[in-house]
Order: sequence, then structure tokens, then C-alpha cells
Amino acid sequence: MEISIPQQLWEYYGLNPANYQVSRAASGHINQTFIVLGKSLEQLSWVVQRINTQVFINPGAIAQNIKLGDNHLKKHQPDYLFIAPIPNRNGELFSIIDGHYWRLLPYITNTIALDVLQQPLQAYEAAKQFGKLSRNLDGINPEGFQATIPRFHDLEWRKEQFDQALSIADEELKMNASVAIELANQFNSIVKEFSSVKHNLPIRILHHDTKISNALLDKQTFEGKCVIDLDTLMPGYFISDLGDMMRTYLCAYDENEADLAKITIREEYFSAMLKGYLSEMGHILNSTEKTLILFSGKYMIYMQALRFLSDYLEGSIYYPIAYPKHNLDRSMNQFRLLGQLYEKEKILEEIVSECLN
Ligand code: GN1
Ligand code: MG
Repeated sequence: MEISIPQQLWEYYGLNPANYQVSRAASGHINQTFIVLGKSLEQLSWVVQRINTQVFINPGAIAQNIKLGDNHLKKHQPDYLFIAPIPNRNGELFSIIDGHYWRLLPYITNTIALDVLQQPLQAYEAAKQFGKLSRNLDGINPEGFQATIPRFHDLEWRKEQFDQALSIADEELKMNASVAIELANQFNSIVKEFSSVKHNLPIRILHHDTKISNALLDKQTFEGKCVIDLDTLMPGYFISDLGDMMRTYLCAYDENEADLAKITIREEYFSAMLKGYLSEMGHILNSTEKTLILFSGKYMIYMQALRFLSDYLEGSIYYPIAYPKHNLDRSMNQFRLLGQLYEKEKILEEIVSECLN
């Protein structure tokens, strides 16, 4: 059934629907997003979202984390643009309507969200924005924060989930995915490395979904403006944020590209991304974290390959698909990207050293 914005939503925020033009946003796998543009200049524009509560089973945790982040930032960085939901007429960040969780967010005009990067400058600017969020939240007490999705980036658990999915998968799906399954097992050393390094990493408050489309850039100059999609603002390790940037900034094609020959790594984007991130986080990361810069990419790309593959083997129940083998293709795309990262490891490590000096 086609989802539309319910009448009560407008009432919760004192808005008249006649003043707005509503369209659906194309990107984002999990939540339903609507762009609500004011028809005249006096009307502000908005983003309306319905949260997927099968994925975010505790939306209260999202609201709590965002409030904690917002309070800290208002006090310490009052000029920072933090895209928190607008409180409704009852002062709540979510409006519950017929059991669904809805929210209203400001729409930032004159910006774009890209699915792939076309210039290294964009990599610098977007990475700087995610670095800035982490820097501005550095020093905040992580204790009040909750995991909005428990064990979200726990690679050991993602591997267990994959093993579980494999053990009960349909024979035909397993056969179709035999190459991907072999790759999943071949790269298992990444899980081992994660297990051995994670105890030495500080807990920080991180974004946890730093894909390129979650950074808003100025439409004309590509200057970074802010980051969006704060559902997974929660405690974790810096490798989550930096790694997901590598996953989505380095290739000229996104995770949906099925022609694997197109999946290659652009070194100049790696360099620009890292410079942008380190311009904010360079003096905050500790020496152990700095040794794990390239590992962050391996960790996140491998985890996403496993997640797409597990979902394929489970019958594609998590990520929406456009055709039956879509999640398998996405998984193969991510394994190819991972292979490319290993192939270019030496030159990328040289760039890391240059950027750190
Ligand atoms: C999902 O819904 P979206 O596009 O913001 C996923 C991320 C994945 C991403 C892959 C809650 O994010 O973890 O990296 O797809 N979010 C959740 O494109 O699972
Ligand atoms: Mg997201």
C-alpha cells in the first residue's frame, strides 16, 4: 500500500498541507522519507519521515540520543548545524500516529545529497562534515546513550548471522551465491583482526551511517553543510564512520552497480576523503586508532558484503530489492570493492602516512 503523510501529522506541527508540495525521496533503504516543499517563499520546507520500527524497534532510544547530542552541541558549539527533529506540539521528537512513528525535520535549502562523488573536493567536504560531528561530540559522556540497533556494527555478530543464514538457506539461493559465500569465508581474517583490536579502541559517539548520500553539500560550490540521518548516532568505534566513507566515496559507482569491472578505487578520492576527515579528527584520534585507518575500510566493506549476502540467503527481507538477485549483486559489488582495497593496499597506506604527517 502506498504510504502517504497522515492528516494528524500536519496538525501535530501546526502546518497546513495546502501550502506544501509533497514528493517521495528516492534514497534510503530503511525509513520512508518525504520532501515537503513550501509553495511560496514565506513557507519553510521540511522533510517528513516514517520510521521503520521493524528495524528501529526502540525509537525512544533515537530520540534520547539525539537530545543528548543536541544539548551538548547547543552548549559547546552553538553555531553547529545539527539536524535534529522539530518537537511536535507536545514537545516530542516523534509523533505516534496509528502506531507509526513520524517526525518532521528541517529541509536545508540549496544543498544536494550525492549517491556517487564526481570530484575529489566533494570527498574532502563530505568527510570533513562527518569528522566535524565526531569532533564536536568528543568529550561527551557516552553513558546516557543507547544502542538504537544493538550490535549494529559488531562484525563478529554479523559473521554469526551470516553463518546462521547460510545454515538454513534454500539450496537454490546457496547455489546462486556460491562465489559470494566463498569470498565471505576467505575474508574471515577481518573478523579476527576486529576481535583483537576492538578492546583497544575508545568508545566515541558516532554517526554509524556515513554513506555519501548522508552528507549535504552546497549545490553550487559543494562546500559541506551538514550531515543527516541521525538514527544511529550512538556509541561505537571510529572505524565505523571512516570505513563507511571509504565504502561509498572511493568508487565511481554505488553499491547497486552489477558490472563488477566498473568497481575500482580512485586514489585521489581516498586522499581527499582522508584529508577532510583528519582536518577535524586528526588531533583527536589516538595512536592506535591511527594505525587502523585502512582497516576501517576493510571492516565496513566486508560487513556490508556480509549483510547483503545474509539478506539474500534469507530471502531479501531487510533491504528492499528491485529484482530477485539484487542483494547478491550488491554483495558481489562490495566483495569486489574489498578486493580492490587489498590490491591497492600499499599505495593507500602510503597516502595514509602522507596524510598523517
Ligand atoms: C541502510 O537506510 P539507509 O540507506 O540509511 C543501513 C546501513 C547500510 C546502508 C547500505 C539501519 O541505510 O547500515 O550501510 O543501508 N541502515 C540500517 O546502503 O540498517
Ligand atoms: Mg541510515
